[in-house]
Amino acid sequence: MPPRVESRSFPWHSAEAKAFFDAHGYAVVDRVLTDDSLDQINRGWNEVVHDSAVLAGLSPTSFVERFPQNRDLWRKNEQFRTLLFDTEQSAVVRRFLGAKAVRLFHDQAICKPPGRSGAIPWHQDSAYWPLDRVGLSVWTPTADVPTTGGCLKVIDGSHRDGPAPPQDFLANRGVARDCDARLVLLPTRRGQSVILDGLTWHASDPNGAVEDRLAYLTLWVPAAARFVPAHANWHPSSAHIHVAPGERLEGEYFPLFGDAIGDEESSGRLVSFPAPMRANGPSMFTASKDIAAQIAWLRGSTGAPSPLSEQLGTTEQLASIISRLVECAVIKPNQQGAVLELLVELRQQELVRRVSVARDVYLRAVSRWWEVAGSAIEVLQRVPS
Ligand SMILES: O=C(O)CCC(=O)C(=O)O
Repeated sequence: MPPRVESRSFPWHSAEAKAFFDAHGYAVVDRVLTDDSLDQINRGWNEVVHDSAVLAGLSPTSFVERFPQNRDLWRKNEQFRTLLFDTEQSAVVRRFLGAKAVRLFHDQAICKPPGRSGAIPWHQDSAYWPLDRVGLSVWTPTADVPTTGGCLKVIDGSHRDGPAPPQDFLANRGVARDCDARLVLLPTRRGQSVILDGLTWHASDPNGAVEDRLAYLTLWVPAAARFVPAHANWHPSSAHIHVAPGERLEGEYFPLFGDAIGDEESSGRLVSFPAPMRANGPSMFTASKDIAAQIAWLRGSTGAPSPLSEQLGTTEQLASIISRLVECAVIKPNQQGAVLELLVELRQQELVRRVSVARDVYLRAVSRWWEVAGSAIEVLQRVPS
């Protein structure tokens, strides 16, 4: 049976929108952002991509293919900053979270170029946040997104299913939910946004349409949310959290919107997630550190491995890694050219991570490293010396 397609949308401030959201865990709403704001997202995205592409030494087109996600946009680009502070987004969020005050956790945009984009596996957003309350995401595409264009897919009502471990997209591509009888596709028109409860299972397919699919996301929590590093100590935003575990989230990266808070008015739903399930091979939670450890092992260095960016810094370093890979029979001599390209890509990835703080999941070089060398190195590391 083909999946159900949801075509209902509501004015964001209507009682129907809130009732639908509470019942289903998602709602498609109209006009959170105006046409001008949507154009502003496109302009801001092009500026951010341009700056990041220069840094990585790539053209904007190849940059987006390799690094389709970019985060903390409001911190680095004026278009996104004004979008956050001068539009009704936070009012929308307060309404759907039922909180008088809310905090932005972070923002991000994801571009899916037609024919050259991947799937985003099934997951619950709040499972990745080092916080103690269920949050909410606002997903706004800048153009129409048909069902074939990488639209959001949700499991209707799954915000009531409870918290599951955060899915490791690299290790096992997440749980399969495409056969769930509650699956709903959410094609959207320009001017609509999808509001997602932090516990709602959702995913998206590759873009099979003809235009780029650019979606801007803002991710929010009730203002009473507290920092729980144990939930997600790998999360890139942790680097910007300077409160102690158990304290209320605050800081310049997490602006507060709304009335002065009292816990009773802005408490939200408490939540605790099981730890991620570990599997062999690359993990999206630790990929860069794991590769850094493997390369340090190859080079015979002892002690804590230096960050990947420091181990891939010079041409000499890359050449010596390649000779070690050949010496250890991890790769054949005729693979040296391809492995050099891969190491250069990993180096670019590390550079980009510093500015876009993208999740490893979108970075295909990590999976390629595992295919070409990582799995073989894991086997070698188990051989007693
Ligand atoms: O934009 C998409 O395709 C999905 C994004 C998403 O689910 C996420 O980043 O949590």
